[in-house]
Amino acid sequence: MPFIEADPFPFQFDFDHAALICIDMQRDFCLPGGFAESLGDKIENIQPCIPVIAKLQAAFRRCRLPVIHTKECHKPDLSDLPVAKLNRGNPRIKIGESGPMGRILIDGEPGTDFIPENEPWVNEHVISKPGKDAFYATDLDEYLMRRKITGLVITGVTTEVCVQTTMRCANDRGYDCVLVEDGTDSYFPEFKAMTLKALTAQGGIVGWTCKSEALLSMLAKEQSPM
Ligand code: TIU
Repeated sequence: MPFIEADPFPFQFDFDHAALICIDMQRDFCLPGGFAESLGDKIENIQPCIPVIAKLQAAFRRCRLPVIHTKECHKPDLSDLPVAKLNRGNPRIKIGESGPMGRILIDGEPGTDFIPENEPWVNEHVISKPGKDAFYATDLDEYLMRRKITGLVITGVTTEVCVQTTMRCANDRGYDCVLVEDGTDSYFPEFKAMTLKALTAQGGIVGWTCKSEALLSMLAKEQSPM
């Protein structure tokens, strides 16, 4: 098993038991007129990770390794939307209300769908999640256990919200996690920087971070394991 350069120390990549997870690369978070803009967030700050995630997706697909996608969304009747979440953030347009890309964060609406650069292939697992933790009220744990996946390469937005929450919850469930530094972004660059530090402090208390290049060059050398 190859080691890749990572913080706080090299990460051993187990090809037979690894998956890429792409968290919430949705129009609502990345494009004008979506949920993020309605919260007043600077969507320009999360554009850099988009091409990096596309490269990682291509590399994992070439190696026939699983690529998993999550999208944060709610049922059209809002039955899975707690009032505490609905009222958070004081957005201009609330979850469930109509915006320029359809009802905000509602499953099946155009704004809730993936941006074209990072969209899933037809055979890939897509998880609709109502929370910030991708394990909460989803089949993610069952999916990973069924495939004997023990290591997650984590990408997506935003670093300190759904990405960090999912990484922490994955670690509690026993998964080895490496977060790709340039494959994640925040509307607040300083929050991204602090989150990367917090996750890897204390000897990698939650896991590792690495640069996409370290993964891409290692994957480029590998043949399909299947
Ligand atoms: N607001 C914010 O930074 N993030 C979210 O609401 N969801 C995700 O992080 N996906």
